[in-house]
Amino acid sequence: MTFGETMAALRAPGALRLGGTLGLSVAGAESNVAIGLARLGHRVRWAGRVGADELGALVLRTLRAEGVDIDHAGTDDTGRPTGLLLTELRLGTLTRVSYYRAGSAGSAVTPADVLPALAPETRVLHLTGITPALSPSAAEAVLAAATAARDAGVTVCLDVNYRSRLWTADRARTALRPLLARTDLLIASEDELPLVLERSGVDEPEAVRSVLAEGVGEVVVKRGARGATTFTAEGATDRAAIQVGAVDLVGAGDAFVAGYLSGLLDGADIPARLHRAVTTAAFTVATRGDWEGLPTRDELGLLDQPDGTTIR
Ligand code: KDG
Repeated sequence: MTFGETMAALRAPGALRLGGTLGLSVAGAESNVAIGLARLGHRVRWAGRVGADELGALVLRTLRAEGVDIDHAGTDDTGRPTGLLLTELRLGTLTRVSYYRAGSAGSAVTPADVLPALAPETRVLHLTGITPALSPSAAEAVLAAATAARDAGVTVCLDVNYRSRLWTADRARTALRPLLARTDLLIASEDELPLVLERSGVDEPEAVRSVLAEGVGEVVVKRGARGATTFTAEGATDRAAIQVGAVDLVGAGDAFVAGYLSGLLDGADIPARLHRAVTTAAFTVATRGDWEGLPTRDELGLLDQPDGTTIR
């Protein structure tokens, strides 16, 4: 189960200020993960709020079409709109994002919206550090859900997912620190890891030691094109990334998380979780869009085919 804000996404193939044609889709880190898991055949629920508007209908329709359970997704009845984000592929794979989400329906999510979505059969709760940046009630929802899940024996996964356009590193640290005691699996890129520590200026080995000492069982550090490492009390497991022609990097982190959690839900060991994670990330890197290129389970082997293969 996961929750967060899913927005309408307008994507420009070049500089936004030049105008031209935009493509309309949806975007949200948590729903990207949910779609990734659904495509791999897992049962997954997304909770959150959308506006009572056409873009909210687009979000819900997309998630439903992707096989994500939206029984606990709500429509805002106080006039707040569905949030919007615009992306411009500005320079090669360098993407610039503009948010129009202040005061959005998704940012008004409360504990009462999400707690009922934690079902007795829920095995994993996936949270990101984006949601607590959205509003005080969204931050409360994250803390309440993490607490309830921990108490119920549900595995809590937290992807730091720092968004500097939403808050400062200091505000992020203040909100994320209390989550650590409720987190079983922490996922962070190399530069995000210090954000969950009491103080900055700590090197990676010390940061990982301190997070494990705070009770997090598994720490996954993402290293982009260099792969990822999982740390547990037993030691470290490295995994190289799968090299593909990079087309669009947005969503690669969420795809990685979907692959990792898919491995975890399948009962796979850490090397196999990492293998699935770098595979799903490679699919997203090699295709346009945050989630559109995510693989179904029977497509996972496609990356083993030589470039230029035609399947017929
Ligand atoms: O991880 C990809 C996300 O950045 C995107 O889908 C939108 O959730 C999003 C955000 O807040 O940036």
